[in-house]
Amino acid sequence: MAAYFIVHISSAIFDRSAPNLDSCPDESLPEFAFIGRSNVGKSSLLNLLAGREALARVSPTPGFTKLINFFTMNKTWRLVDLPGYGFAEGAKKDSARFNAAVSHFLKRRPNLCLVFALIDSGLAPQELDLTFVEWLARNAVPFVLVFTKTDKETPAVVQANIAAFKERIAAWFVQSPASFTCSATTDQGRTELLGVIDEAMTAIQAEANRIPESPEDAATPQLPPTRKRGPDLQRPW
Ligand SMILES: Nc1nc2c(ncn2[C@@H]2O[C@H](COP(=O)(O)OP(=O)(O)O)[C@@H](O)[C@H]2O)c(=O)[nH]1
Ligand SMILES: [Mg+2]
Repeated sequence: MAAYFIVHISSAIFDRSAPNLDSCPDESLPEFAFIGRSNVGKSSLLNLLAGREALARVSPTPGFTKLINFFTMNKTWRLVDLPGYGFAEGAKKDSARFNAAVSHFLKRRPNLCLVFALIDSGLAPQELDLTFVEWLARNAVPFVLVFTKTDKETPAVVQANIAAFKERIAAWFVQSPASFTCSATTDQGRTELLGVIDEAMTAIQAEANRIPESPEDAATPQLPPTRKRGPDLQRPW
């Protein structure tokens, strides 16, 4: 039942663009955020998952998206398009400010369920991406890896790049993060990634509907669906 509502996106609405954490929408809806270097394909993947071609702006110019963009799906959860890290162009001051906003969002947003960390599958491991993944691990941000643009190289090259990336990050994790591949050109990965969101939403609903087992539990006020801080090692993501 839940799978139907999640996979079938009946409404996808732009909520707002926020320059910092204080300007973000209320924390009532679970959020799934896209992050990665400028031009890696964040906005394209968001559009692919939402099933809308032009919901988030896709740009051939790196560094185009400088704000945190919120999109509400089926009125029950949000996709969040985060500014790309590592773009060279644009004012230095702006760049630093937005990096701080992203860092605050990733570390403090209580209703952030999961981050999709996007990596270009056509490239050998890049220091900037490795540094960022290490930062996610150190800050216990729940994330999965998504290797993008699989249509651009042969499957052998894609697999070699993914294997090399995983090898470089292996030492930082007790359990390696889950990884997925996608292509906004061929729609590859859409079902799998919506499945991840579906599973997370189902778990949140189950937690919200949990019948209190003791009077102490019953006395605990019902909190809005928020993520548990810290990695859950029973789950790969
Ligand atoms: N071939 C190919 N191009 C892609 C794919 N995803 C994005 N692009 C292109 O890469 C560029 C940057 O995409 P965009 O979604 O704006 O990246 P963002 O900066 O991370 O949001 C655009 O020219 C897209 O058309 C993909 O899966 N395959
Ligand atoms: Mg973008």
